[in-house]
Amino acid sequence: MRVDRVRLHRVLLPLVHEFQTSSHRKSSLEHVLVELTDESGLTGWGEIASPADPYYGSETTETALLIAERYLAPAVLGASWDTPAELEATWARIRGNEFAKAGFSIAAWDLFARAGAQPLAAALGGTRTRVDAGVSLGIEPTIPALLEQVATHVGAGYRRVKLKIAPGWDVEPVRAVRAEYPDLDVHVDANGAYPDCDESFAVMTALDTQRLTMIEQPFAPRAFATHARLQSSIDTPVCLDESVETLDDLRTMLLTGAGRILNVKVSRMGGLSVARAAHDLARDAGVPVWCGGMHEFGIGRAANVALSSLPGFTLPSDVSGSDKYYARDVILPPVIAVDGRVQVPTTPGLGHEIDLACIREHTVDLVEVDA
Ligand code: OSB
Ligand code: MG
Repeated sequence: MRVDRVRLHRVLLPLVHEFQTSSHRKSSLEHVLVELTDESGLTGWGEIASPADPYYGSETTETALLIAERYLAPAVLGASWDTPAELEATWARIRGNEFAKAGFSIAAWDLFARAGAQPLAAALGGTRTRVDAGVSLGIEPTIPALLEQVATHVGAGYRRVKLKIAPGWDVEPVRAVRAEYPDLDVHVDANGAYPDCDESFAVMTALDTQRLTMIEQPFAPRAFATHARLQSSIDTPVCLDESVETLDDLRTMLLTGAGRILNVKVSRMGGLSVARAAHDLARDAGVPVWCGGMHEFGIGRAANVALSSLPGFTLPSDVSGSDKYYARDVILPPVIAVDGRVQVPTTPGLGHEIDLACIREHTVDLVEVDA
């Protein structure tokens, strides 16, 4: 195969409910949809789901677009390839910029699977026909507002609820949720907001009594030693997200004991091949994994569903239905969670139609790069 045309669609979708994490508040999101067209006119679609600002990782929408246009598109244009790994090798010398690479990787995998008339999940080696969906709830203005969000999503059937925490919004809201839902699968995610100090360890020790499935990324991304010190002092598994951008980061996590669970994100790790390799490595080490999200539009969301069909994804993934975030998604049908489960598509590629009219309507910028 050969990629003859790259189109980068910068698309803005409004969120149905404002989302706040320890670092930012959002009411709409802009992602870059990557459209790769081969010599026969077949297309593959991917999504660069970078946040607008460098508060989750170092990339932004603008830097991802720049890297995509100036480095990734020229790398893939005209290259001859038979497998996604071969196309990914054309950009291997670009350091970092994992979100931008992930958009191209998803498009390569979609194109590859479509060309072989194979569902993406099957192309990846997935074995599940449906995946358990968890939901990620942002920081709310009050505890009653949070309890209302939990009630809505538990009522909708979600199998796990993740609560965003930050200094000042941690033990109290978690206790309130636990008091109302003694048996709910609950975990917390701090997005690295806690400094390495005694007060933070005291908060984590208090959370350790709340029967949480995991505490996700309490400390800064590079703080492997601090996470290891925490993990050796509490029973609740520590889960790493931002810390693990590469397979070597995962090896560091395993060697240092910095965590017992891994959040695999396609975007954070630079694509589907590396995400699958992280799954394999974690599985061999006996570390359970789940698939995290970046509020993806339907294209990235469908890629997450396909990845979650791999056998090592034994914990519920952040693959909530499109309707949790978007009134109208860029794929048809949208991703749907029924009774807390998402069906893995059985049609070729991502397994959804691309809603070109929706994309056109919400595009704020379109860049085309030809061979
Ligand atoms: O840490 O998982 C995270 C969204 C933006 C930045 C970081 C994170 C998140 C989420 C999104 O929790 C969950 C989802 O996409 O459903
Ligand atoms: Mg996280």
